[in-house]
Amino acid sequence: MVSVVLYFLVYTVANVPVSHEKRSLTEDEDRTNETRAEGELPLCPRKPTFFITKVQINTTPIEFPELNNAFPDMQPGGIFKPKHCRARAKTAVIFPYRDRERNLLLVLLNLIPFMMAQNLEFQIFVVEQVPWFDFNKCMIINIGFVEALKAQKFDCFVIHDTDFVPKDYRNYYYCGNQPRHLVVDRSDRAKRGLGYYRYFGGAILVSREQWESINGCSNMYWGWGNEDDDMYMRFIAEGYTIARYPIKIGAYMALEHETQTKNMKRKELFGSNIDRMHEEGLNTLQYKVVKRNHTNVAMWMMVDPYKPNGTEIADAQAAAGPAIITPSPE
Ligand SMILES: *C1O[C@H](CO)[C@@H](O)[C@H](O)[C@H]1NC(C)=O
Ligand SMILES: *[C@@H]1O[C@H](CO)[C@@H](O)[C@H](O)[C@H]1NC(C)=O
Ligand SMILES: *[C@@H]1O[C@H](CO)[C@@H](O)[C@H](O)[C@H]1NC(C)=O
Repeated sequence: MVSVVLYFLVYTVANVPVSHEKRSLTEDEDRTNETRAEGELPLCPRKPTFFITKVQINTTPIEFPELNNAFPDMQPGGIFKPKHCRARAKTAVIFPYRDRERNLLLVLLNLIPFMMAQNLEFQIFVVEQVPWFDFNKCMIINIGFVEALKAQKFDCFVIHDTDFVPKDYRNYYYCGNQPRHLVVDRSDRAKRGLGYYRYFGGAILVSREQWESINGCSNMYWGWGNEDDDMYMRFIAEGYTIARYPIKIGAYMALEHETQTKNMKRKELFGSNIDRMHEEGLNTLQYKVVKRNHTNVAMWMMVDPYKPNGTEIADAQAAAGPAIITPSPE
């Protein structure tokens, strides 16, 4: 009896309407009387309903070998498929990454069981920038997007920073018809709720069509700063609204991290860039995958983003000489 009451309580809370969503990506698949072939699994539930909503976050630092053995249900390349149902979408999780191994491993340790509990079919991609030049997060995300689509036909993309861990199972990593900003609260680091209304950092959820329709994000932001805002403005310019869960559901634990080199030109870039969104982004992306491996928890790539010609960055790269990492056969 108690459990029945609890179930209804949790169920009701878990189904609070979500802002701006007219329909979800695969609603047409949502047929209770769906016909399925012999031996085929039923579709996974449309929305997860949990008895427990609070994630027990594990904050004990972990070494790679231990993490890599922690999930026997993961397949090489960081692939997971639910066992008892057919997922409604294929989701790629992209981590633009450099230099924060301790955080990355902790986020993976917590995010993998979190997404498994949500009955998602997913693959994790760690996209690491070669160690020269400032980090170009947006370009690394674009590369992750293109490379992920070479691996599988994904419908949905989670773009995740390596320093945020979700706190609530109802924070469903499933694409809707608007891009979703996932990190609504990070009160361990900033004040409760969004720091500013345009804040679009931490983690986002976009469908393939949404990302393609904004031509990905800008390749021009070398160093930290404003690239998330730029991404946000591209979506707004393209006529999207940004979906967000309520604060309690969109709450994340923020892990400690070191700050990165700031992009001194970020203010000039931002503002002029929206006009160029269809001329610069996915369609001008140039890069090389230097090496990659397929661990149990991720397909991990080291990538070299090419600099556009005619900039001082290109000159600096030329001066720096050839790559210090020897490409290995894939
Ligand atoms: C591959 O796997 C290891 C873990 O053994 C990781 O630390 C390494 O940097 C990975 N990445 C690439 C691109 O080889
Ligand atoms: C499911 O049932 C409804 C109403 O009975 C019907 O209109 C619909 O076509 C059915 N869908 C499938 C996939 O059989
Ligand atoms: C830069 O210019 C050279 C020579 O014109 C060309 O081969 C190369 O593809 C260009 N690179 C980029 C990133 O545009």
